[in-house]
Amino acid sequence: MTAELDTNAQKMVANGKGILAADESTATIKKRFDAIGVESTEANRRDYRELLFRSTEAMQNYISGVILYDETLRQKASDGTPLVALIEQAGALPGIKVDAGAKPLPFCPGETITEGLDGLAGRLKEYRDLGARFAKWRAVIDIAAGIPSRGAIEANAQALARYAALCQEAGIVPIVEPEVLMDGDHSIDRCYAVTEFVLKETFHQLYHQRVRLEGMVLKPNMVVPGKKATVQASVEEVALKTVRVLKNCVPAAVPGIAFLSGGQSDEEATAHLDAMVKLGGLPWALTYSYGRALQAAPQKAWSGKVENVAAAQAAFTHRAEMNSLAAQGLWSPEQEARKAA
Ligand code: 5MM
Repeated sequence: MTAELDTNAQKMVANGKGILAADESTATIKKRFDAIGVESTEANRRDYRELLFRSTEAMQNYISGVILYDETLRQKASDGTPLVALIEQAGALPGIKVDAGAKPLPFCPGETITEGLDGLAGRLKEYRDLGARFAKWRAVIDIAAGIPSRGAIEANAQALARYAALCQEAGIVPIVEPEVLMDGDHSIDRCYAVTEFVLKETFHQLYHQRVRLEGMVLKPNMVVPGKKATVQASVEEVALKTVRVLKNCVPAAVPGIAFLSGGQSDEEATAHLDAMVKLGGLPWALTYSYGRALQAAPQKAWSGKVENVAAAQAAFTHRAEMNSLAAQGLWSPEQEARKAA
């Protein structure tokens, strides 16, 4: 079991490959579909995700695993093939979001605790039987006046660690995702300080819950200023500060770090990853586990129309290829323009 966990964790961060986060809950996918004028029915959600998983070039070459939502893990493609089988046929690992979302934390205004531990051992067993080989749990830490509090960070880190231990016990690789949000007007240095505290606490709790670091993947935010900050940061500054905080907090036993995009533009998320990998000398693999930064372009191209499926698949393949290049430190803005053309 331990060997399988380690092998699957390494596969998830294999050179030039990254993870597609397609685990939008029903409420979140509705928001995404609203933006492109598509009704969020079960059939439309299936058609859209089937389109992604049938993007053979992208799936075989650039995607190591796909994070699914419970509904998708159980769905069948239009020809009756389970969606999970499409992912496996492409050589990628199916994964599952197992948290039950971030809920208000009592007596901590503006802060949340991610729920979903009750009954998780049983759900993980079923998910493994359905084909899931890794899972994801996202803790959300917001930065604003007076927050985050130490209590909220500790509670979320402990839940992440308990989830990770339950996953490993069930033979499932945990993606540990403590996300410091980029909403707000805070500086890049405030993001650095909060991210550092959150990561230190997360690894402290992972240690206490006896989580095997070789059999997990970390999914952190990058160190960036708040979206509304008056002073924004260069690509180089983001890369240097993100790598610095990670080197200070993430043990070398962790096989890989797969970033979330967090609301960055598609190209920013790619450029930041590329700049970090180009720095070199890193003890872990760096790659992507993007939701929006991989899906915004295909969603727009698709817009719910069957005649747009090929264009949507081309848009997804292009973004996946650009991020694959970035994960190898081989991306450039010129290449982005040339390939897009
Ligand atoms: C795909 O989006 C996930 C959100 O799910 P909820 O519906 O539960 O909010 C999210 O956790 C995602 O996996 C990560 O935030 C990475 O996605 P981005 O868009 O930040 O790259």
